[in-house]
Amino acid sequence: MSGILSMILAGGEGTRLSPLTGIRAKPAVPFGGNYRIMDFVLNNFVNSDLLQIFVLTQFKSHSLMKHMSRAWQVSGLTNRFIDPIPAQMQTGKNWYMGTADAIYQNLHLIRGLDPEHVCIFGGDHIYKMDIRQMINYHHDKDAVLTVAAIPVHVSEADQFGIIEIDEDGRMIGFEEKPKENPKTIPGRPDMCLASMGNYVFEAKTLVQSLEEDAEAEGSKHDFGHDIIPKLYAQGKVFVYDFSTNVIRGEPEYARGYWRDVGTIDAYFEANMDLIQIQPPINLYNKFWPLRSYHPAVPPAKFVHDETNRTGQAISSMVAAGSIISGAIIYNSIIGHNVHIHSHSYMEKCVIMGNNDIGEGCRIRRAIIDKDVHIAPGTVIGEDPESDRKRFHISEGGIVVIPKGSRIGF
Ligand code: ADQ
Ligand code: ADP
Repeated sequence: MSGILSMILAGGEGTRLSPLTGIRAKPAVPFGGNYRIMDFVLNNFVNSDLLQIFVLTQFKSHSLMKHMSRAWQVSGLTNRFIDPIPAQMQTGKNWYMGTADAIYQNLHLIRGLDPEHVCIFGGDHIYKMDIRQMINYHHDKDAVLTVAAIPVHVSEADQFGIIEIDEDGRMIGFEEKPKENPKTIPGRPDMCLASMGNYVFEAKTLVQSLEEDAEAEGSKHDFGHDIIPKLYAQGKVFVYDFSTNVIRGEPEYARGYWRDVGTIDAYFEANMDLIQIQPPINLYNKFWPLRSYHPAVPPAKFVHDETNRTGQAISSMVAAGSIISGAIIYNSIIGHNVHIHSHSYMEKCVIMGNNDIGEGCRIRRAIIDKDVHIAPGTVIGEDPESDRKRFHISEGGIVVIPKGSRIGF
């Protein structure tokens, strides 16, 4: 596919994912043992052979930049690139005011490459998508803008742009995060059609819309609030049904999997999805390799310790460099370089990497950020009252331990 430029919005603050976003942008939050959230959208572009990509950053960008420089270098001989673009105040003394302003402040990049179409995608969702299929749909419809969409439960409508379409897939209504009475899908009163925040624009229309929006009084300079509601009324905005996207080697039940991991509970559940017997998102499809950074560490090791206990991980994923020594791990995701010592028991935990879990700990339903050390004998996840005094706890009762904490020493 030629004439396509891609811009990934990776600068969101991610406040609802605090404390995991205390020191890093949401797209840089580790996920699934050896990935960052951001890797999923980047793999979507790379596996779709779309390799002219700018990644726009703003808040707390260092971790993301570091990850990109280690994992996402495109080198040599072609016109392909994946370039991180920090906010630079190119158009005045303002940081990005909204997602549309983030692109507006980088219009020089679009003009420089002069593409026919521009993909603008969010950087903080877990899913697989062959983006070529969305672009083909955009061409077939002769659209000026195509928005990818997925059904969500009506109770979640206030978190998304809610769309109405006609029988031809044309957008005939759009409301950004409606507080009440969201439009439901005809015949499905409990479901709404939500924007995934992924757009394919005709470049000419994008530039014109952003220039007009920059001058518009009272605009939030946001795609959902300002650009889409204005544009659809002209009749050439179409909606791409994500559930029609087919990826070779993916089972039928994985079709349409897309998770907005914007809250701790959603993030936790999406991690747990990876370790189902039939995972709705499968990391093992050879036709859809998921690239990331892999440190130079040895394979994970499971040790039968001197007290005759066997280190085991059941229904779990364990990244390289980790050692499970005489400990039992159930339904958990263990990142790189995690050492779990004898007589410890962990269940439904997400451990991000460079951790040391001392002997005889019992830990359930916890997210443990990088560089956390936990003293021998520590119990977490059994007594909500005592946990609440010591830790951040999500609405769903997940304990979250911030990066670098030392617990129980
Ligand atoms: P939200 O996800 O609430 O809604 P927003 O917070 O603006 O939208 O984030 C969209 C993307 O832009 C994210 O990937 C975020 O990281 C990034 N971003 C946000 N601010 C940025 C900034 N200043 N600089 C660079 N990147 C930034 C949007 C749409 C809804 C849609 C949902 C789907 O507005 O209509 O339903 O996405 O999740
Ligand atoms: P990640 O945990 O995402 O791999 P990095 O180690 O790359 O993050 O660090 C991201 C940024 O956060 C860096 O600028 C680093 O200096 C800063 N940082 C890392 N750990 C802490 C901490 N415990 N407190 C404050 N800042 C930190």
